[in-house]
Amino acid sequence: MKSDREFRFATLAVHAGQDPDPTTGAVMPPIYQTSTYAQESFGVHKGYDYSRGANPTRSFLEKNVAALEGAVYGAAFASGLASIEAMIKRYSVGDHIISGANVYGGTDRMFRQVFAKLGLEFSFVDTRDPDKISEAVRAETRLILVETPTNPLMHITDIAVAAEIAHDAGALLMVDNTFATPYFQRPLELGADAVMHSSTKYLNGHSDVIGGIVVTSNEEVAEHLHFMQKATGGVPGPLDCWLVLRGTKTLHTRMEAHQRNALRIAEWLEGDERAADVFYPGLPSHPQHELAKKQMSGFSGMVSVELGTRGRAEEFARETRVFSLAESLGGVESLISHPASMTHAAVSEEHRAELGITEGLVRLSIGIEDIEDLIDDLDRALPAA
Ligand code: P1T
Repeated sequence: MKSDREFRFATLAVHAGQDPDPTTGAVMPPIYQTSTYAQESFGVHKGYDYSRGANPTRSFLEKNVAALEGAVYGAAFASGLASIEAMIKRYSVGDHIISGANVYGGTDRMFRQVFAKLGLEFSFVDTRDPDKISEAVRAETRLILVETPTNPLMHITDIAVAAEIAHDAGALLMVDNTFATPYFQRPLELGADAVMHSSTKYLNGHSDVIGGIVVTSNEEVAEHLHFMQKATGGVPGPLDCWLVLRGTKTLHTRMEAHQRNALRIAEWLEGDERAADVFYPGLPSHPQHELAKKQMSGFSGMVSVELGTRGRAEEFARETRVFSLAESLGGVESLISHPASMTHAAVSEEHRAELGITEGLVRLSIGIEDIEDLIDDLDRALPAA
């Protein structure tokens, strides 16, 4: 493809980063399943010397996701957490990082149980309120990291305002865009400095890979991330990169289907007395619906629902036949999970209670199956009020 910047989202999704193979004409990008590359003489090679540093299939994926997010650079890692880890390793003892209070449980665990022990300082802040972000800023603040919408409570942070606060403080803003995907939200256009994904989720879309990626247009951040790939090695294999790349080709069509089904289910749940509370940014009743409409072009496929007690949540999850009880999200198949005992089990009970991640909360990853089958499944499984 000529210059990636000339094309719109769906065209980029299918083509960006993957011209037909120059040696064979193969239209699909080859899986360069190789650890190493022949060199003509000492240090003279075709840009690839060892696959920890770089691999062509990984490069295709990095360029593709960078194009979708409107970024210049991408760096893929072995998981979503490995991609956050790579970014955090820019910082050292005494540096201060502001994290959203509600983030994926594994992100919270890495910050509190790994990096805080190594001397980084963290504040966990309800970033829905920009004043709370400003109040947390210190002279040592280097990074603000937010998920928006959050996992699993669907809190929204105003990305443009958070970017301004970060930049006034001389810090960077990184957005975890896993839930929204670049199809519905492009944080770099709103002022963020870096965007990360658990590519395990919607980017791959088929629940057959663990992966992560960070994209940025900041050259110094990109250099750091590529150095981390080489120096600390948390990189994905070529086959996994290829599978994610195969997924991103259909991101736009899948996201439309996820969203269409999710909106129907959120509306249906909201009208059913068996559901005490429904969390979906696309519902007008969501307290931040206007902000979501302002900075997102759609609301994605994740819906959480409060059922009041652990017993009711357990019964619901046991009785579904289409929805599988499982961790993860963003695949074509529908999943149901219980954040308190699964994705956010590593978050302290006290912090979960503060956030509202209750024993009665269940999270639905709405797949792209037939909507009537999904609603029938939930209707059959929802325990009586
Ligand atoms: O699982 P991994 O690829 O390492 O990604 C971590 C991660 C980061 N950010 C967000 C918003 C996430 O949701 C995740 C992973 N989440 C799940 C496994 C889950 O079921 O919520």
